[in-house]
Amino acid sequence: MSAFTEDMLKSMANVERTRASRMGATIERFSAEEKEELLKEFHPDYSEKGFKVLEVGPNKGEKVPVELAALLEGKSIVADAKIDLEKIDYDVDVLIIGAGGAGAAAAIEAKKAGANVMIVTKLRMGDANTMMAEGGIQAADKANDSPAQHYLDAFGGGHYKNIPELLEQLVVNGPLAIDWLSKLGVMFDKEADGTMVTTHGGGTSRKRMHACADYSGAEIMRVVRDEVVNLGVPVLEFSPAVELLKDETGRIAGAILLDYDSQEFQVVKAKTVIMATGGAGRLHYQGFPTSNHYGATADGLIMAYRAGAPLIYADAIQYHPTGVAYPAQIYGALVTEKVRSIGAQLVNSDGEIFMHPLETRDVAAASIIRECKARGKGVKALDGVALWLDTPLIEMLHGEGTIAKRIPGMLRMYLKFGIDIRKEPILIFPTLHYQNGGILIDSKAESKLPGLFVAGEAVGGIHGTNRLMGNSLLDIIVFGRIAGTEAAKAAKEISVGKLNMDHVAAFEAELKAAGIAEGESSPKLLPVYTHGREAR
Ligand code: MEZ
Repeated sequence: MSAFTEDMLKSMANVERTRASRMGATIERFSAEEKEELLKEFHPDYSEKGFKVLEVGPNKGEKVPVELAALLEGKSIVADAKIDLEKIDYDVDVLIIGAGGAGAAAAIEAKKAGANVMIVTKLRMGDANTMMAEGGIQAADKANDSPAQHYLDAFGGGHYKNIPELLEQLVVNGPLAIDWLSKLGVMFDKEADGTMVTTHGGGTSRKRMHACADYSGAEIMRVVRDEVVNLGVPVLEFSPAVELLKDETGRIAGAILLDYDSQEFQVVKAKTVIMATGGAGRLHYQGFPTSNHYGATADGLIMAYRAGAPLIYADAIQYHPTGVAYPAQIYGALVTEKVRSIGAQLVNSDGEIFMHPLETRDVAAASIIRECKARGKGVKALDGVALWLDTPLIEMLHGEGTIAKRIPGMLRMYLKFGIDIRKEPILIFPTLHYQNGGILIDSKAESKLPGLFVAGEAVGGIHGTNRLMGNSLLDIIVFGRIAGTEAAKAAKEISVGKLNMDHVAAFEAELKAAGIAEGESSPKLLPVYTHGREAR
């Protein structure tokens, strides 16, 4: 019995009927004007309803997703708590908040630079979006490529809004990052002669995507986590940071943690702090499902904003074009862009191609939404509509066994639910994947707040307003390493004064003065899926 409904099977017959004629077809890319129009009409970032203008804080007057605004202008978890800041629970040189790829890379470099480092995380080491990254990591290390070419691709994809110094750091350090990861033990896909296998991603002019099958992030996390353990860096798990601390000079000087076990607050004094808390997919902007890890609730943005750090492009959200739309058990999960980069085509309910499979992500997502919502060419799937991703084409193009070899994770994920992607196309729709914006940093990864460094998805500006595939696994390594090195260096020059949380009270007073009613408790820490029902 098929896992698909009868209506789906009827539409699937159209996909099968047109498959041979689509093979090898030349597909035009959208013009610049067409892209602009598509984005304005169909990309969720242009929905007025989805955003709110901030009334307080460093980005007052700018719009951000309503769900994020509620937290940025929410009530601090520690607002009513009595915390003795003289009672120091941990005293370190460098405090790293977050235990994904960026936090781990930062810890490795800070430790090697001689700092006394500690990682704290709200879940466990490696519970992060890094672990969920599939398709690969970009780096211009092939003879026909260069960091300059990589820069141009990312700059165009980012709508020319990337901060030039940050993008330069990213692309120049790309080949070094691959080398660093390889030497630590990451098993990148290689040809028989040892050269790296590289593929295209959306918006790339060269094949520079290095991958470990379709579990690239998990493989990278495996290796950097091992190195953190080997170096003896302490990791405090189930202990989320909930607020930053300053000293009387105004420098960032530590953080308050919430110990999940005891529900007590703990005080960490630190000469420098690295924020590596990741993304925000679990805030489910505009009701979208997400490909993100359970802990992606924008905590770093909230803590940094309340302490006075400006954000940049916080209104630029990435919806990955191909999230699972069916079956329900994996709704919203990522179908890696690699599936398209090795030959699968996006096809509508009539079996027609409607776009080049490797447009940049914002354009691809908008085009899929248009096909479904405005042109009526979607397929009914669960409570929504979806389009086909024609995966059997991959083996017709590259031969039997390609799917098992290049995207084994995808194959296994769907087989569990009775769908063989070698033989049947799959149903997809955009899923909330990435925050393009975040905390503003300089090329040394330091925010506008002295003593606060940032790395990974919590950073804004590297990718402009639309990141290209594979530049996120790269940025966590490049900026994680820079943050670790620079935070350790800065820590050598600093002695921390008396700790305070005055900024929390000051922010509260600003909210009151702006007439903002006592809001949601923030940071959120974990998403709630009980829909009003308490867990028993
Ligand atoms: O960089 C990403 O977001 C990525 C590699 C995702 C994917 O499609 O695999």
